[in-house]
Amino acid sequence: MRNKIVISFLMISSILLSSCSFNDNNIQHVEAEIIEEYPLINNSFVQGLEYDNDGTLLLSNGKYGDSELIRFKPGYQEISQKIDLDDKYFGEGLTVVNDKIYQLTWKENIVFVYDKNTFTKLVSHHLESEGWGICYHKNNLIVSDGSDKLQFFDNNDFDKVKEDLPVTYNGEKLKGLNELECVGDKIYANVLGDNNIYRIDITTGEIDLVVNTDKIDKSSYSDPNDVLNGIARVPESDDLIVTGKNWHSLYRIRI
Ligand SMILES: [Ca+2]
Repeated sequence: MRNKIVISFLMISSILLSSCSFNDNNIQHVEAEIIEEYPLINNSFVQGLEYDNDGTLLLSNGKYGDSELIRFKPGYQEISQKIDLDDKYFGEGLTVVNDKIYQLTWKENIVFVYDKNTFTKLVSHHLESEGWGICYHKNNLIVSDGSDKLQFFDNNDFDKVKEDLPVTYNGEKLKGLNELECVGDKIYANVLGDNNIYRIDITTGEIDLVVNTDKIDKSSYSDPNDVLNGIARVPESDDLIVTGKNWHSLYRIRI
């Protein structure tokens, strides 16, 4: 009996170790489990993704001439709300703060603020850098610009509130930070052209978790632009919804 218990323990240990491991610097590596797959709205060049608290998804689409902000329910192809951006703007990351939606533009140095319920444009803010990803944490809007740095702005006046935070992986700069999702005191981030999702400690800027997305079949996403981009935390859950540019599906993953 004792041998059986030992063997069972070893088997369970090896299963756990195979799906979760640590490297020398205590960075945890995990493989995402796919819990559910939903169709993505056709022709979505996803630059920003976030759940609203009513269970609908808000999505910012990029490309000059096609940029928009849309709302839809996961699992459905119907867009329930939409606003087109002028052709001169390339939509980027978005986030919700109370009754407002913030949407970045790529190289146009403008952050649009909308009424969440009507999609009416309320105001815009100037952003010195390029805009890639944005999320909200404790009165701060946190913005990525494709570098290794995160910028922190006050959500009311959009003034910078502190020094930029360098993001590091094993002590090295992690460049290409793209779509963001704030969850507690961590930020999940896409990195341009990378199939991992990185979790950033919001205080230190260090990566403490790397999520491998190999279980998502990406064989039909063959265009070099069709990369992983879009992370939204599922409300009242630790699961994430992830997708990519021009992908046909959204994937609910569990870490
Ligand atoms: Ca997001």
